[in-house]
Amino acid sequence: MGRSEELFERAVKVIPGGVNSPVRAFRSVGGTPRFITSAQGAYITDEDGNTYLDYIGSWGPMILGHNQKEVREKVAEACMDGLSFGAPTEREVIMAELICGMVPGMEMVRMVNSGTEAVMSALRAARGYTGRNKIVKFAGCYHGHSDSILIKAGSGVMEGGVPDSSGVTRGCTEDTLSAVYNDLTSVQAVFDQYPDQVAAVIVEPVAANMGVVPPAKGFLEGLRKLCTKYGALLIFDEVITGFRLAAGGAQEYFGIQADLVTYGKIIGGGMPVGAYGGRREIMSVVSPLGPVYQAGTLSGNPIAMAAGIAQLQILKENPDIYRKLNEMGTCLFSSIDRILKESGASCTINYEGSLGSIFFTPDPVVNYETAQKADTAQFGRYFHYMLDNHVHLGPSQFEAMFVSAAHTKEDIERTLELIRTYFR
Ligand code: HOZ
Repeated sequence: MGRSEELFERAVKVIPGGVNSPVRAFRSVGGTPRFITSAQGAYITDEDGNTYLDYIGSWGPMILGHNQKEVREKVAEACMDGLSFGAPTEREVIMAELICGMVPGMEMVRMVNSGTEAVMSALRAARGYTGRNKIVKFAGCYHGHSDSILIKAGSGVMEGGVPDSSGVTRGCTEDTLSAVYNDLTSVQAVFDQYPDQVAAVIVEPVAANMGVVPPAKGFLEGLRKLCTKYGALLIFDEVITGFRLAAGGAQEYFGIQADLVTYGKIIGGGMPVGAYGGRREIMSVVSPLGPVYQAGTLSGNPIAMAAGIAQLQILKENPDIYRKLNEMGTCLFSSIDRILKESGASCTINYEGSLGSIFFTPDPVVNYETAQKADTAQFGRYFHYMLDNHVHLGPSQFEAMFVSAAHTKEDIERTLELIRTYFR
């Protein structure tokens, strides 16, 4: 028995499912999760000494690659000064200035500890600001695990085929309305029914938790128009796309201005961080400035800020990173597309920038319903073939592949060679 197996056996006795986040348990692909000891650049190493080319990248934040030198050094430096103060620090100001300087329309930002917290708080701010109750979300989009948003959620919720979570009361979700991704008529229908009751429409500008599903042409523009027309706020959940598609995230990449934006791990360079922000007028409802309460002792934690600042500064000062990331992504995913077509595989691939997913269905995947047609058993076989060949993918059909700036042309070529062989 290997070390990963041994550790998993111990873990399942003391941690639900043996993991601290469900997708990691390998339930939808079978087998034993690899327990990781270290990571460097595009590679991670497990407890048994196996090294894998990694396309998870801690689910996004390792945009510069694992264990990036400057980020690590800034963290070590910050640790020497103390781990948490529960009082303001200069690093929080620098971080907020950086984010406001890089993101279009971002005038004020509040740091929190995760994407879940960011979304929960942004929804509260949207309700406080508009004086309205209803929230529109899209089936298959995942916005963290706070109660009101666990309706038709993506990611691990989708894996088990269970759209909603037990333990969430009807009262918590009665103001959450679900629409169809890439379908503006479904959003119009909600506004027709509740023209002056919708506080916000929240969307992943590129959906990446039902596999990657890019927005159809005109979809985000249409959402912007509908929100403006009906006085609802448009919230971009940029937990995955923020600082990845472009320095200014999906807003810059697609040229669409949201009212509020939420971030998670991506701004922490690997540390537990989240944030939400937007126009000053809206953010002024947040306590202690306004009546919308939201707080946290570890919010703006100095170590997390040190990591986040280091990573964001590198991204800001090196715009070329985005050209490289998007080129690498396009090279990998368009080549996979060609391989799939040439081999006649019953698969389709979706991608945007450095994010992509192979779906085991021949039909186009444009929303939750079409994503669910994918054959998860076939994905599981493909996943294990890649893992056996030392390529570490997200262990679910409904997650994204993340390319980092540390992936090289040789890494991409090796990945393509494996995929070519698999589909031959
Ligand atoms: N829900 C995350 C992916 N969309 C997975 C988080 C994790 O396991 O770290």
